[in-house]
Amino acid sequence: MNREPGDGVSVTKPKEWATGLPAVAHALQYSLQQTSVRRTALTLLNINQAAGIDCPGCAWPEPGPKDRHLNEYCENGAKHINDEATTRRVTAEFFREHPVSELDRQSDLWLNQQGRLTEPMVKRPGADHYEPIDWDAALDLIAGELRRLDSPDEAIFYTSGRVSNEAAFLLQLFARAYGTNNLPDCSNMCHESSGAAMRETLGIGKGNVSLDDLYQADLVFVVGQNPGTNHPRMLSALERTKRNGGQVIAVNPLPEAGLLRFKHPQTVRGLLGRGTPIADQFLQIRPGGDLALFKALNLLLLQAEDANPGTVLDHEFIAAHTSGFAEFAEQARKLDWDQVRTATGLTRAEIEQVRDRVLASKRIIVCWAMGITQQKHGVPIIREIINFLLLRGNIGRPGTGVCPVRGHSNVQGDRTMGVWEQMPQEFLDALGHEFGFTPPTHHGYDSVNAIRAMLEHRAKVFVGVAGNFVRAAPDSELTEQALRQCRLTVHISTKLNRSHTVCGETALILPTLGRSDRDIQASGEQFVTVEDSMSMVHASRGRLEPASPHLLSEVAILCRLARRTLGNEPAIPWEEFEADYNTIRDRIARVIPDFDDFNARVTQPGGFRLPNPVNDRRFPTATGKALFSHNPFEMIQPPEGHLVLQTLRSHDQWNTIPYTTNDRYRGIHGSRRVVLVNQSDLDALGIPDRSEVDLVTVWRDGIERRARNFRVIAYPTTPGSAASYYPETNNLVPLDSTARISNTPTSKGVIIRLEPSTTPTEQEHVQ
Ligand SMILES: Nc1nc2c(c(=O)[nH]1)N[C@H]1C(S)=C(S)[C@@H](COP(=O)(O)OP(=O)(O)OC[C@H]3O[C@@H](n4cnc5c(=O)[nH]c(N)nc54)[C@H](O)[C@@H]3O)O[C@H]1N2
Ligand SMILES: Nc1nc2c(c(=O)[nH]1)N[C@H]1C(S)=C(S)[C@@H](COP(=O)(O)OP(=O)(O)OC[C@H]3O[C@@H](n4cnc5c(=O)[nH]c(N)nc54)[C@H](O)[C@@H]3O)O[C@H]1N2
Ligand code: SF4
Ligand SMILES: [Mo]
Repeated sequence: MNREPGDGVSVTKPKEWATGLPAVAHALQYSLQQTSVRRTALTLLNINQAAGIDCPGCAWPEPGPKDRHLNEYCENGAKHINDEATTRRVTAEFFREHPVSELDRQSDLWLNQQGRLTEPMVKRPGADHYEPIDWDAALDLIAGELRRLDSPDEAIFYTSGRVSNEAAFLLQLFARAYGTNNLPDCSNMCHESSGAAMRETLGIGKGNVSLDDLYQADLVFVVGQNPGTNHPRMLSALERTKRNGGQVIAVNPLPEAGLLRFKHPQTVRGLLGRGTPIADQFLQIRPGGDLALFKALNLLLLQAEDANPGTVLDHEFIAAHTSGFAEFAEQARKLDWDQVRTATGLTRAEIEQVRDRVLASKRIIVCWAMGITQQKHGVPIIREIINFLLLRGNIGRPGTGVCPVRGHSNVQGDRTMGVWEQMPQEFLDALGHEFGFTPPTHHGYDSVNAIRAMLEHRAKVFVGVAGNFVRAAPDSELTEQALRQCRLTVHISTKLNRSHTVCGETALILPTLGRSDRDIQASGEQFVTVEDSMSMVHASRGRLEPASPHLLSEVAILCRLARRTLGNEPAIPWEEFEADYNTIRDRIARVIPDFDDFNARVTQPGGFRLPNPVNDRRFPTATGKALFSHNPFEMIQPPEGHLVLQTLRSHDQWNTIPYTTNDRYRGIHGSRRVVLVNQSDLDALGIPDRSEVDLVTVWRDGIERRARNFRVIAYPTTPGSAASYYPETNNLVPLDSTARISNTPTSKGVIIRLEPSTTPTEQEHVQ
């Protein structure tokens, strides 16, 4: 269904630099539209300060307490926190005025703009309105449905990475004590490929790089990532790398603003000057060409070693710490340069220039994000990146390593806390031992399999803790059908979103405190903890008066629901957990390795860093060594006349939630229903710039997936590729089109054709 305002797009020249004065002004403007001067000051002055609120934006780490600026946040961080701190409210009155069927026709942007949810609401079977329900009745209703299921595996507990460590730990404890590992999360659609590739080859699914490592690196690759928009403060770190003499190579089909030039908003030089050029070399790659690129680089390194034996590879490291080198090297030599050219669109000279930079660098880091993980061969690409780092011992030394840049502020922490459908047996044993029960051992559903289970009536109750599953998931029409078929859908949320309007027979909205809200329980004021992308665990303390007196914290909701569902079996002190979050952290310390003395250590300024064995060149793989892998050549090959579509983020959205219809850095204003295509492809396809098209997916099941009425914009993306925004194009991503091994939807590799716009049907043309 087309729920978006259609047109009115205007296009200006894409920006060549990111951040600086306009960014600060935009953040303030958005904040003041959402909230008051006082609340803006309270939130902005407290973001990312040592005793303040952890920015609810991305997972980029804060510098150490001594290196912190007073305004240690970015434009987007300010927007995210004020989107939560908004003074607008969604009340019972609002739901009386707006039936669900009407809300369902509104855009994602409109739903979010209505403000903070204020009291629990229920939609009964057959009703078209949400009506108020008190907390006890709401939680009894859920507990009753959960107890009625034939098997605990008929329930699904989804989470998104906004959730604190404490709530995540309790959620997985509750699900497992209830009897299921059905704990899909946003990570399944995000960095799952990174975890899968790193666990296999390095023995641990997390990055090992710290900010200090980045500052010390001679060469940093930024692959498949748009930091100017999605991790803005990464640019301050890269600026520092460059000031220390390091270089940056960006690999991307799009010339993203922040990759080219950066103006630091917290320095006078940044505000007034031309800023720092970021990328020393920009590789404008074809989608999915990254495997061929790193295979080619690895071959060039082997050949450089042949020419000057003993000078290129780190033989000592390879011999002592790795396995599989000989087989890898034999396979690597079989590469065909014509295929590399086709897959990457890069010349051999460009790749040789990269090799020369690599040979001149002692310390190398590779950073990556969704441009890699959401490809069909995302796992092999990351394994090949790891081969690249292993060859010259660029791992386990200062200034080197793997840096998967995470998305949500606590997505890494949620995994550490056990939110994963396939936690290892060791973890399950420790959990069961601590709480006196036997957790289920068979794996649960990930996000894609959860959709299948609901479609096939194998799952009947869906509980979402944060997030917006309906819009985050692929194949929107199937996903919507899956949720509508549920007997009960429950969402613990801060703001209104599509998952509340596309709901089960009975549906509940449970409003909760956000990161910025003060959280007071029986023992007094509470704080929560999070883990960032570089494994720093620290506290976050909300400062604002909650949006309504009816809100409960996520922890309180989960504790009360668990008590009602499980009774006193097994004997878990849910009341104590709710009253005092220190008692949750004490248990985390007993179940999860490296959290000893959690309560004491986490309150130190800046928190503490979880150890990563890779930093000591210990690799907890099956062989105890880092693994060289063989990754057969593969590439995305669209048929003649087709394009590879990537579905990405604009500068002005948080995942499924657009804040405005603008994408300032890319010069697009007034509409999100746009598709960016290279002028040469438009010429070849005979499609005029700015014409209206439908995007049609080509997929083996023959089902027509069509996104209607998109405005074509000629844009300097790599020939053969196209880009459009998520979530408007999620209906184009087939449910079965997932990355091998990680099962992540291939949101960056959808094969489409463009067709002149068809007239929308009555039902589709709303607004
Ligand atoms: N403001 C803001 N910040 C965010 C978010 C947000 O929505 N808004 N979301 C957060 C979350 S959850 C996440 S996971 C991160 C996401 O951070 P990113 O991964 O930066 O997010 P995307 O917008 O999906 O951008 C993917 C980038 O990969 C490039 N790309 C696409 N295909 C390929 C390819 O085949 N090869 C290469 N080399 N590059 C490719 C795209 O051109 C684009 O620059 O951001 C986090 N931060
Ligand atoms: N096509 C396509 N699909 C994608 C992607 C893509 O690039 N392309 N990216 C994928 C990625 S990387 C991710 S991470 C997922 C994101 O998927 P999700 O994490 O599920 O989605 P969000 O948009 O972040 O969820 C926003 C909602 O979270 C709720 N919320 C916000 N803060 C809080 C809080 O503190 N507590 C609670 N309880 N609720 C809160 C609000 O109600 C808000 O409406 O989407 C994935 N889907
Ligand atoms: S870089 Fe990420 S965590 Fe830091 S202030 Fe910006 S949005 Fe927040
Ligand atoms: Mo993400």
